[in-house]
Amino acid sequence: MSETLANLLHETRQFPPPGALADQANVTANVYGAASADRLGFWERQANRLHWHKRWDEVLDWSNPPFAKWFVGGQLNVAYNCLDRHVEAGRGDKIAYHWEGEPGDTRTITYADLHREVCRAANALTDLGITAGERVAIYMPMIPELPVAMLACARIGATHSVVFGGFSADALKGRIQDQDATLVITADGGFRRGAPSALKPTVDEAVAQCPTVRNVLVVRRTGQDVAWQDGRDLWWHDTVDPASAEHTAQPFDSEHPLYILYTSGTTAKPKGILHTTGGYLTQVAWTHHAVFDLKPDTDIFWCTADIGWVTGHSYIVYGPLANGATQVMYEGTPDTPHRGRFWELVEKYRITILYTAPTAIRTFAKWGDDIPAQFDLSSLRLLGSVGEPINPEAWMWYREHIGGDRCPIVDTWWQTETGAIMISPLPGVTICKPGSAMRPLPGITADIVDDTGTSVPNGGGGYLVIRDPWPAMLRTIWGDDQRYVDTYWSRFDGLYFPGDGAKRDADGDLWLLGRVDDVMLVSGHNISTTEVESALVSHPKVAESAVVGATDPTTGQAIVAFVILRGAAEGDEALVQELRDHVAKTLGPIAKPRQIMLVPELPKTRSGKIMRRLLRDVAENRSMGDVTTLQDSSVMDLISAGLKVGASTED
Ligand code: 6R9
Repeated sequence: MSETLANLLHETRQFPPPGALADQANVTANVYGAASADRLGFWERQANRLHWHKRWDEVLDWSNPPFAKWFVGGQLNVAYNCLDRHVEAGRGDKIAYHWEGEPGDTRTITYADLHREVCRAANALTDLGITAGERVAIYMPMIPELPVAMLACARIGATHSVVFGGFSADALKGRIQDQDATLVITADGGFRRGAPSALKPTVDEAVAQCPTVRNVLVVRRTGQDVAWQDGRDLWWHDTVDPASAEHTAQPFDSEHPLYILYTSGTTAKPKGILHTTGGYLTQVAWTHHAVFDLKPDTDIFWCTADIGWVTGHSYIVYGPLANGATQVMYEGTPDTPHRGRFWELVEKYRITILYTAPTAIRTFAKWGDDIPAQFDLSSLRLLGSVGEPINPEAWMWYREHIGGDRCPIVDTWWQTETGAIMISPLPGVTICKPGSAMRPLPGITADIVDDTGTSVPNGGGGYLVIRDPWPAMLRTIWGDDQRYVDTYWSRFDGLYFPGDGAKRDADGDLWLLGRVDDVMLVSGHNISTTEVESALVSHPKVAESAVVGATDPTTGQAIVAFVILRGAAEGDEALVQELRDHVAKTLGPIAKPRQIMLVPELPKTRSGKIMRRLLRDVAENRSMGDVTTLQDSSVMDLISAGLKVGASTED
């Protein structure tokens, strides 16, 4: 990645923060200087935003890198910080979650309600013999009992591991076995795309091969029939509801394991990313406060992620609750019962801050501008993006059609491994550029280096690295310290390597370019898939695109693009030519795709990231590899069936 095209990303549009927001922003510009002058002092101040039963003796122990310890000797309870302290301060009646089920049923849950439920669940888990340090697997739909289960574990020091409810029995089994979980918390099912979708049968199949599991605790959500194993299976309403709502939170060590979350990884064995207590809560709470400018008394925050992903852990559960926020939590998908569902929710709850993913934004753009235009979105004041690079034109669409041209957009770069946001604008400070995550947050030392680990100057591209440990960093891969060292700390001596490529523009602002594994080598030039995709999306007829490098006898690799058109746009050979020329004009002739295929859908992981590996198979006419992590495996049939236009376009 040391070489990139000189003329890429010449973005000139700039958006300063709205004056009123800047005037009252939670965080001002001087925080950057203060944090770089004294990084540990900065994080110590952010840790002070939490309640500690016992103060730490040392901020950071980095004597045995890359194994970090933060707030050494400190003790705290995560659930106490998320619940009790708000209730004790008289804010028990404040709404924690406006929960909306997919069929339209709703629940309003205050901090006092949530506190009671978590205390009951904590007592119930203790009665089931769950002790601090034991692992609890959670496989649930997006219902309030999911955060309750997580917080109950945190409250008693059990380590939870949420497995996304769309994963197969095999995937669930592998994750339960990897961590020797003793309890699984699940539901009969959840609602997805207008119909109940069962979860319990998947758990039954998985647990049959997991001898460590003593009990399965089941929430009744859909009311569908479930198989039952007496002695092992327990209904939530028989077990948690009758339990006492009195529970005193015990303090745990700052480095006590809080949760394990498996990163999907496309082929290799999933990695159990371990997060601990004090540093994690410090950084998720502070970033939620700073990046979203959260005002707990007036904001209504909605993060649309599933809690099965890290975004939901950090910005639906731990960060917002630690800050006493009022949130919206939604069970279903954006197109059920209609394609305006998200905007209906924004209007209904007067949502002020919306945090979603580029994949969703591009889908909304594809569905058409007229859909959000039918709803009152005037309550929104801040928008966020996470999960993939956001193409400048998708950013502009988000700003205009959702943000009414007035809301700042925070493009937040981070990973399951980083635990919390690392690179992002600060909404009251940063002059944003569409498509750029801009700068590392205060207290974070990100850099871009070349092959040899040397920092590149402005205008250069290379590998993103993090130089110094940060509070919410993963502590290891569960059960595999060596894999932790090899995966993240071995590419460059002493630096954390997240696996992403990036570019630093002439002003020193950062542009994330996706996984380095996706970078293409065309006639000796490194070209990032992200840049070509953004060039395609900048054409008015294109909603979404995915670009891969396919083996080519002359150029080494050749660029093959898959394109979804917007709304009613029609595609033919002439349009394919036009798009190829458009890329050549935008990025230079070297980036001109060899082929463009117009397709109805793109293959995505269950968290919405494009799976380029499968598209590479299509582009190289191979039979398809493993499709089990695909969100919807019929997509590949659609793509194969749709490969008529542009499949053999050559210059
Ligand atoms: C939070 C989350 C992490 C990977 C990461 C990167 C990509 C996430 C991004 C982004 C560009 C952003 N990514 N946010 N790329 N700009 N704002 O998504 O965690 O599921 O572990 O994925 O996602 O490639 O390395 P996770």
